[in-house]
Amino acid sequence: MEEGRSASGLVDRIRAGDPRGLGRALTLVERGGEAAAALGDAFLADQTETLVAGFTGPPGAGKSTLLAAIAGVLRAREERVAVLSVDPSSRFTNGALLGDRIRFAEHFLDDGVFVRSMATRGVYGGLAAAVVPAIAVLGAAAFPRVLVETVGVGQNEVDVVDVVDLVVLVLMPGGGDAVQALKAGVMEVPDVIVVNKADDPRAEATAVELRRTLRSGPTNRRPVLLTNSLTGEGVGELVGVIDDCFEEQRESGELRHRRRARRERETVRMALALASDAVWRAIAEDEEGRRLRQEVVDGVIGPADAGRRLLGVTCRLYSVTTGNGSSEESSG
Ligand SMILES: Nc1nc2c(ncn2[C@@H]2O[C@H](COP(=O)(O)OP(=O)(O)O)[C@@H](O)[C@H]2O)c(=O)[nH]1
Ligand SMILES: [Mg+2]
Repeated sequence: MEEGRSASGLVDRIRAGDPRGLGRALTLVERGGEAAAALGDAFLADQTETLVAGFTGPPGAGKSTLLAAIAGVLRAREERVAVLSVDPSSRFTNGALLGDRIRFAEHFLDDGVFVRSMATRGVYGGLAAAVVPAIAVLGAAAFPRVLVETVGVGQNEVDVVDVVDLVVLVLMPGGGDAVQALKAGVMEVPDVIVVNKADDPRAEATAVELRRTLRSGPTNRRPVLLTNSLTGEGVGELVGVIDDCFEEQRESGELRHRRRARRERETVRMALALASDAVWRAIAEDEEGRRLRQEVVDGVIGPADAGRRLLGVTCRLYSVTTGNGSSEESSG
Protein backbone atom coordinates (compact mmCIF):
# COMPACT_ATOMS: atom_id res chain seq x y z
CA MET A 1 0.00 0.00 0.00
CA GLU A 2 2.79 2.34 0.94
CA GLU A 3 4.46 1.43 -2.32
CA GLY A 4 1.28 2.30 -4.17
CA ARG A 5 1.36 5.82 -2.74
CA SER A 6 5.02 6.45 -3.53
CA ALA A 7 4.35 5.20 -7.04
CA SER A 8 1.60 7.75 -7.61
CA GLY A 9 3.96 10.46 -6.34
CA LEU A 10 6.30 9.62 -9.19
CA VAL A 11 3.82 10.33 -11.92
CA ASP A 12 4.49 14.06 -12.23
CA ARG A 13 8.24 13.65 -12.03
CA ILE A 14 8.17 11.18 -14.89
CA ARG A 15 5.96 13.36 -17.06
CA ALA A 16 8.35 16.25 -16.38
CA GLY A 17 11.19 14.14 -17.73
CA ASP A 18 13.09 13.67 -14.46
CA PRO A 19 15.55 10.86 -15.24
CA ARG A 20 15.94 9.84 -11.59
CA GLY A 21 12.18 9.54 -11.25
CA LEU A 22 12.18 7.40 -14.37
CA GLY A 23 14.84 5.10 -12.96
CA ARG A 24 12.94 4.76 -9.73
CA ALA A 25 9.68 4.01 -11.51
CA LEU A 26 11.32 1.23 -13.50
CA THR A 27 12.73 -0.25 -10.31
CA LEU A 28 9.20 -0.38 -8.90
CA VAL A 29 7.99 -1.94 -12.13
CA GLU A 30 10.70 -4.57 -11.96
CA ARG A 31 9.56 -5.57 -8.50
CA GLY A 32 6.08 -6.13 -9.89
CA GLY A 33 2.96 -6.18 -7.78
CA GLU A 34 0.53 -3.42 -7.07
CA ALA A 35 2.87 -0.47 -7.53
CA ALA A 36 3.86 -1.68 -10.99
CA ALA A 37 0.26 -2.17 -12.06
CA ALA A 38 -0.75 1.23 -10.67
CA LEU A 39 2.03 2.97 -12.58
CA GLY A 40 1.01 1.24 -15.79
CA ASP A 41 -2.58 2.36 -15.38
CA ALA A 42 -1.62 5.92 -14.41
CA PHE A 43 0.01 6.37 -17.80
CA LEU A 44 -2.50 4.63 -19.96
CA ALA A 45 -3.38 7.72 -21.96
CA ASP A 46 0.20 8.95 -22.32
CA GLN A 47 1.56 6.16 -24.45
CA THR A 48 -0.51 6.50 -27.57
CA GLU A 49 2.20 8.26 -29.58
CA THR A 50 5.01 5.97 -28.51
CA LEU A 51 5.95 3.34 -31.05
CA VAL A 52 7.14 0.13 -29.48
CA ALA A 53 9.31 -2.24 -31.47
CA GLY A 54 10.40 -5.61 -30.11
CA PHE A 55 13.69 -7.18 -31.13
CA THR A 56 13.81 -10.87 -30.57
CA GLY A 57 16.13 -13.66 -31.60
CA PRO A 58 18.70 -16.12 -30.30
CA PRO A 59 21.38 -15.04 -27.84
CA GLY A 60 24.51 -13.78 -29.55
CA ALA A 61 22.72 -12.73 -32.75
CA GLY A 62 23.79 -9.17 -32.04
CA LYS A 63 20.53 -7.66 -30.80
CA SER A 64 22.12 -5.37 -28.20
CA THR A 65 24.79 -4.22 -30.62
CA LEU A 66 22.15 -3.60 -33.27
CA LEU A 67 20.01 -1.59 -30.85
CA ALA A 68 22.97 0.59 -29.95
CA ALA A 69 23.52 1.19 -33.67
CA ILE A 70 19.82 1.99 -34.19
CA ALA A 71 19.98 4.42 -31.26
CA GLY A 72 22.84 6.10 -33.10
CA VAL A 73 20.75 6.50 -36.26
CA LEU A 74 17.80 7.91 -34.29
CA ARG A 75 20.05 10.32 -32.36
CA ALA A 76 21.46 11.61 -35.63
CA ARG A 77 17.84 12.56 -36.39
CA GLU A 78 17.61 14.06 -32.89
CA GLU A 79 14.96 11.61 -31.81
CA ARG A 80 14.97 10.39 -28.24
CA VAL A 81 14.89 6.66 -27.75
CA ALA A 82 14.49 4.22 -24.87
CA VAL A 83 15.94 0.73 -24.94
CA LEU A 84 14.51 -1.87 -22.63
CA SER A 85 16.50 -5.05 -22.45
CA VAL A 86 14.49 -7.83 -20.87
CA ASP A 87 15.87 -11.11 -19.69
CA PRO A 88 12.96 -13.37 -18.82
CA SER A 89 14.96 -16.46 -17.99
CA SER A 90 17.53 -15.35 -15.49
CA ARG A 91 18.38 -12.92 -12.80
CA PHE A 92 21.12 -10.54 -13.70
CA THR A 93 24.64 -11.60 -13.96
CA ASN A 94 26.97 -8.66 -13.70
CA GLY A 95 28.54 -9.90 -16.89
CA ALA A 96 25.39 -9.40 -18.98
CA LEU A 97 24.81 -6.00 -17.46
CA LEU A 98 28.38 -4.94 -18.05
CA GLY A 99 28.23 -6.20 -21.64
CA ASP A 100 25.22 -4.02 -22.43
CA ARG A 101 26.85 -1.04 -20.69
CA ILE A 102 29.78 -1.40 -23.02
CA ARG A 103 27.57 -1.78 -26.08
CA PHE A 104 25.78 1.45 -25.23
CA ALA A 105 28.90 3.25 -24.01
CA GLU A 106 28.77 5.85 -26.78
CA HIS A 107 25.32 6.90 -25.59
CA PHE A 108 26.25 6.96 -21.94
CA LEU A 109 26.28 10.72 -21.49
CA ASP A 110 23.36 11.34 -23.82
CA ASP A 111 20.05 12.18 -22.10
CA GLY A 112 18.27 11.32 -25.33
CA VAL A 113 19.07 7.63 -24.96
CA PHE A 114 17.63 5.78 -22.00
CA VAL A 115 18.91 2.25 -21.53
CA ARG A 116 17.58 -0.12 -18.97
CA SER A 117 18.04 -3.82 -18.40
CA MET A 118 15.36 -5.72 -16.55
CA ALA A 119 15.30 -9.21 -15.16
CA THR A 120 11.80 -10.59 -14.98
CA ARG A 121 12.34 -14.01 -13.48
CA GLY A 122 10.47 -14.03 -10.24
CA VAL A 123 8.17 -11.21 -11.29
CA TYR A 124 4.71 -12.63 -10.87
CA GLY A 125 3.04 -12.76 -14.27
CA GLY A 126 6.33 -12.96 -16.14
CA LEU A 127 7.51 -10.76 -18.94
CA ALA A 128 4.23 -8.97 -19.64
CA ALA A 129 3.72 -8.00 -15.99
CA ALA A 130 6.98 -6.05 -16.02
CA VAL A 131 7.22 -4.89 -19.61
CA VAL A 132 3.70 -3.53 -20.07
CA PRO A 133 3.97 -1.00 -17.22
CA ALA A 134 7.60 -0.23 -18.14
CA ILE A 135 6.50 0.71 -21.65
CA ALA A 136 3.70 2.85 -20.22
CA VAL A 137 6.22 4.67 -18.01
CA LEU A 138 8.59 5.31 -20.92
CA GLY A 139 5.68 6.51 -23.02
CA ALA A 140 4.74 8.96 -20.27
CA ALA A 141 8.33 10.22 -20.25
CA ALA A 142 7.62 11.13 -23.89
CA PHE A 143 10.02 8.78 -25.60
CA PRO A 144 8.63 8.57 -29.12
CA ARG A 145 10.16 5.12 -29.44
CA VAL A 146 10.76 2.24 -27.13
CA LEU A 147 12.91 -0.63 -28.37
CA VAL A 148 12.50 -3.84 -26.41
CA GLU A 149 15.15 -6.52 -26.60
CA THR A 150 14.34 -10.03 -25.53
CA VAL A 151 15.69 -13.50 -26.17
CA GLY A 152 13.47 -15.93 -27.99
CA VAL A 153 12.46 -17.35 -31.31
CA GLY A 154 8.85 -16.32 -31.12
CA GLN A 155 7.11 -19.40 -29.90
CA ASN A 156 7.59 -19.51 -26.17
CA GLU A 157 5.37 -18.17 -23.45
CA VAL A 158 7.60 -15.19 -22.76
CA ASP A 159 6.70 -13.89 -26.17
CA VAL A 160 7.50 -10.27 -26.78
CA VAL A 161 4.90 -10.29 -29.59
CA ASP A 162 2.19 -9.84 -27.00
CA VAL A 163 3.48 -6.53 -25.70
CA VAL A 164 4.86 -4.57 -28.67
CA ASP A 165 3.50 -2.90 -31.83
CA LEU A 166 5.96 -4.45 -34.22
CA VAL A 167 8.35 -7.39 -34.10
CA VAL A 168 11.82 -7.53 -35.59
CA LEU A 169 13.45 -10.94 -35.63
CA VAL A 170 17.24 -10.73 -35.44
CA LEU A 171 19.11 -13.77 -36.72
CA MET A 172 22.70 -14.54 -37.41
CA PRO A 173 24.06 -16.13 -40.56
CA GLY A 174 23.37 -19.84 -40.66
CA GLY A 175 20.19 -19.01 -38.76
CA GLY A 176 19.56 -22.61 -37.79
CA ASP A 177 16.58 -23.14 -35.55
CA ALA A 178 14.70 -19.96 -36.34
CA VAL A 179 14.89 -20.52 -40.10
CA GLN A 180 13.59 -24.06 -39.59
CA ALA A 181 10.82 -22.79 -37.33
CA LEU A 182 9.75 -20.25 -39.95
CA LYS A 183 9.82 -22.91 -42.66
CA ALA A 184 7.75 -25.33 -40.65
CA GLY A 185 5.25 -22.58 -39.92
CA VAL A 186 5.47 -23.13 -36.16
CA MET A 187 6.77 -19.64 -35.65
CA GLU A 188 4.67 -16.58 -36.08
CA VAL A 189 6.14 -14.53 -38.90
CA PRO A 190 7.67 -11.31 -37.57
CA ASP A 191 7.10 -7.95 -39.25
CA VAL A 192 10.73 -7.52 -40.21
CA ILE A 193 13.58 -10.02 -40.34
CA VAL A 194 17.21 -9.02 -39.96
CA VAL A 195 20.20 -11.17 -40.74
CA ASN A 196 22.84 -9.48 -38.63
CA LYS A 197 26.60 -9.99 -38.98
CA ALA A 198 26.43 -9.27 -42.69
CA ASP A 199 30.23 -9.49 -42.65
CA ASP A 200 29.87 -13.26 -42.24
CA PRO A 201 30.26 -15.00 -45.64
CA ARG A 202 27.06 -17.04 -45.06
CA ALA A 203 24.89 -13.97 -44.47
CA GLU A 204 23.69 -13.46 -48.04
CA ALA A 205 22.73 -17.13 -48.45
CA THR A 206 20.77 -17.03 -45.20
CA ALA A 207 18.85 -13.97 -46.37
CA VAL A 208 18.10 -15.62 -49.73
CA GLU A 209 16.83 -18.75 -48.01
CA LEU A 210 14.61 -16.69 -45.70
CA ARG A 211 13.14 -14.73 -48.59
CA ARG A 212 12.43 -17.93 -50.47
CA THR A 213 10.76 -19.43 -47.40
CA LEU A 214 8.60 -16.36 -46.87
CA ARG A 215 7.60 -16.14 -50.54
CA SER A 216 5.99 -19.55 -50.38
CA GLY A 217 3.87 -18.56 -47.39
CA PRO A 218 0.94 -16.18 -46.99
CA THR A 219 3.11 -13.37 -45.62
CA ASN A 220 5.19 -12.82 -48.70
CA ARG A 221 5.89 -9.14 -48.28
CA ARG A 222 7.85 -9.25 -45.06
CA PRO A 223 11.21 -7.55 -45.57
CA VAL A 224 14.46 -9.43 -44.95
CA LEU A 225 17.45 -7.16 -44.38
CA LEU A 226 21.17 -7.55 -43.85
CA THR A 227 22.96 -5.50 -41.20
CA ASN A 228 26.42 -5.17 -39.80
CA SER A 229 25.93 -3.72 -36.34
CA LEU A 230 29.61 -3.13 -35.82
CA THR A 231 30.03 -0.87 -38.85
CA GLY A 232 26.44 0.36 -39.03
CA GLU A 233 26.04 -0.97 -42.56
CA GLY A 234 22.35 -1.52 -43.37
CA VAL A 235 21.19 -0.06 -40.05
CA GLY A 236 19.92 3.20 -41.56
CA GLU A 237 17.96 1.19 -44.10
CA LEU A 238 16.52 -0.97 -41.33
CA VAL A 239 15.32 2.10 -39.44
CA GLY A 240 13.67 3.28 -42.67
CA VAL A 241 11.92 -0.07 -43.12
CA ILE A 242 10.69 0.00 -39.51
CA ASP A 243 9.39 3.55 -40.03
CA ASP A 244 7.54 2.46 -43.18
CA CYS A 245 6.14 -0.53 -41.39
CA PHE A 246 4.75 1.63 -38.58
CA GLU A 247 3.33 4.05 -41.12
CA GLU A 248 1.64 1.26 -43.04
CA GLN A 249 0.23 -0.18 -39.83
CA ARG A 250 -1.10 3.18 -38.82
CA GLU A 251 -2.77 3.82 -42.14
CA SER A 252 -4.32 0.37 -42.43
CA GLY A 253 -5.66 0.48 -38.89
CA GLU A 254 -3.49 -2.51 -37.95
CA LEU A 255 -1.70 -0.53 -35.24
CA ARG A 256 -4.94 0.40 -33.59
CA HIS A 257 -6.21 -3.15 -33.93
CA ARG A 258 -3.10 -4.64 -32.33
CA ARG A 259 -3.19 -2.19 -29.47
CA ARG A 260 -6.83 -2.89 -28.75
CA ALA A 261 -6.20 -6.63 -28.79
CA ARG A 262 -3.26 -6.10 -26.50
CA ARG A 263 -5.32 -4.14 -23.99
CA GLU A 264 -7.86 -6.91 -23.99
CA ARG A 265 -5.24 -9.60 -23.38
CA GLU A 266 -3.63 -7.45 -20.73
CA THR A 267 -6.93 -7.08 -18.90
CA VAL A 268 -7.53 -10.81 -18.87
CA ARG A 269 -3.96 -11.45 -17.76
CA MET A 270 -4.38 -8.96 -14.94
CA ALA A 271 -7.66 -10.50 -13.80
CA LEU A 272 -6.17 -13.99 -13.84
CA ALA A 273 -3.18 -12.82 -11.82
CA LEU A 274 -5.46 -11.23 -9.23
CA ALA A 275 -7.66 -14.32 -9.15
CA SER A 276 -4.74 -16.64 -8.61
CA ASP A 277 -3.44 -14.42 -5.86
CA ALA A 278 -6.84 -14.32 -4.18
CA VAL A 279 -7.26 -18.11 -4.28
CA TRP A 280 -3.91 -18.63 -2.58
CA ARG A 281 -4.83 -16.05 0.01
CA ALA A 282 -8.14 -17.78 0.67
CA ILE A 283 -6.36 -21.07 1.25
CA ALA A 284 -3.81 -19.53 3.56
CA GLU A 285 -5.83 -16.98 5.49
CA ASP A 286 -9.52 -17.78 5.42
CA GLU A 287 -10.92 -20.20 7.93
CA GLU A 288 -13.25 -21.93 5.48
CA GLY A 289 -10.49 -21.96 2.84
CA ARG A 290 -8.17 -23.72 5.25
CA ARG A 291 -10.87 -26.19 6.21
CA LEU A 292 -11.62 -27.04 2.57
CA ARG A 293 -7.96 -27.65 1.97
CA GLN A 294 -7.75 -29.92 4.99
CA GLU A 295 -10.86 -31.88 3.96
CA VAL A 296 -9.59 -32.48 0.48
CA VAL A 297 -6.21 -33.55 1.83
CA ASP A 298 -7.95 -35.95 4.23
CA GLY A 299 -10.07 -37.37 1.44
CA VAL A 300 -13.35 -36.19 2.95
CA ILE A 301 -14.35 -34.27 -0.20
CA GLY A 302 -13.11 -34.40 -3.79
CA PRO A 303 -10.90 -31.74 -5.39
CA ALA A 304 -13.57 -30.71 -7.92
CA ASP A 305 -16.10 -30.06 -5.19
CA ALA A 306 -13.52 -28.37 -2.97
CA GLY A 307 -12.28 -26.26 -5.88
CA ARG A 308 -15.75 -24.98 -6.62
CA ARG A 309 -16.37 -24.11 -3.01
CA LEU A 310 -12.94 -22.52 -2.69
CA LEU A 311 -13.81 -20.24 -5.57
CA GLY A 312 -16.92 -19.19 -3.69
CA VAL A 313 -14.86 -18.45 -0.59
CA THR A 314 -12.34 -16.53 -2.70
CA CYS A 315 -14.98 -14.34 -4.33
CA ARG A 316 -16.55 -13.52 -1.00
CA LEU A 317 -13.18 -12.74 0.54
CA TYR A 318 -12.12 -10.68 -2.46
CA SER A 319 -15.23 -8.52 -2.46
CA VAL A 320 -14.78 -7.86 1.26
CA THR A 321 -11.11 -6.84 1.02
CA THR A 322 -11.42 -4.70 -2.12
CA GLY A 323 -14.90 -3.33 -1.63
CA ASN A 324 -15.74 -4.60 -5.13
CA GLY A 325 -19.24 -5.90 -5.42
CA SER A 326 -20.51 -3.13 -3.20
CA SER A 327 -20.32 0.25 -4.95
CA GLU A 328 -17.05 1.61 -3.70
CA GLU A 329 -15.16 1.50 -6.96
CA SER A 330 -14.13 5.14 -7.04
CA SER A 331 -12.84 5.30 -3.48
CA GLY A 332 -9.29 4.11 -4.44
N1 LIG B 1 31.06 -9.76 -36.87
C1 LIG B 1 30.00 -9.19 -36.28
N2 LIG B 1 29.83 -9.33 -34.97
C2 LIG B 1 28.77 -8.75 -34.40
C3 LIG B 1 27.83 -8.00 -35.13
N3 LIG B 1 26.87 -7.56 -34.29
C4 LIG B 1 27.19 -8.02 -33.06
N4 LIG B 1 28.35 -8.73 -33.11
C5 LIG B 1 29.02 -9.40 -31.99
O1 LIG B 1 28.24 -10.51 -31.58
C6 LIG B 1 28.35 -10.72 -30.17
C7 LIG B 1 26.99 -10.77 -29.53
O2 LIG B 1 26.40 -9.49 -29.64
P1 LIG B 1 25.20 -9.02 -28.69
O3 LIG B 1 24.79 -7.69 -29.20
O4 LIG B 1 25.56 -9.14 -27.27
O5 LIG B 1 24.11 -10.13 -29.03
P2 LIG B 1 22.70 -10.39 -28.32
O6 LIG B 1 22.90 -11.53 -27.38
O7 LIG B 1 21.78 -10.80 -29.44
O8 LIG B 1 22.27 -9.13 -27.66
C8 LIG B 1 29.23 -9.58 -29.65
O9 LIG B 1 30.53 -10.05 -29.52
C9 LIG B 1 29.14 -8.54 -30.76
O10 LIG B 1 30.30 -7.72 -30.82
C10 LIG B 1 28.04 -7.86 -36.55
O11 LIG B 1 27.27 -7.24 -37.28
N5 LIG B 1 29.14 -8.48 -37.06
MG1 LIG C 1 21.69 -8.69 -25.71
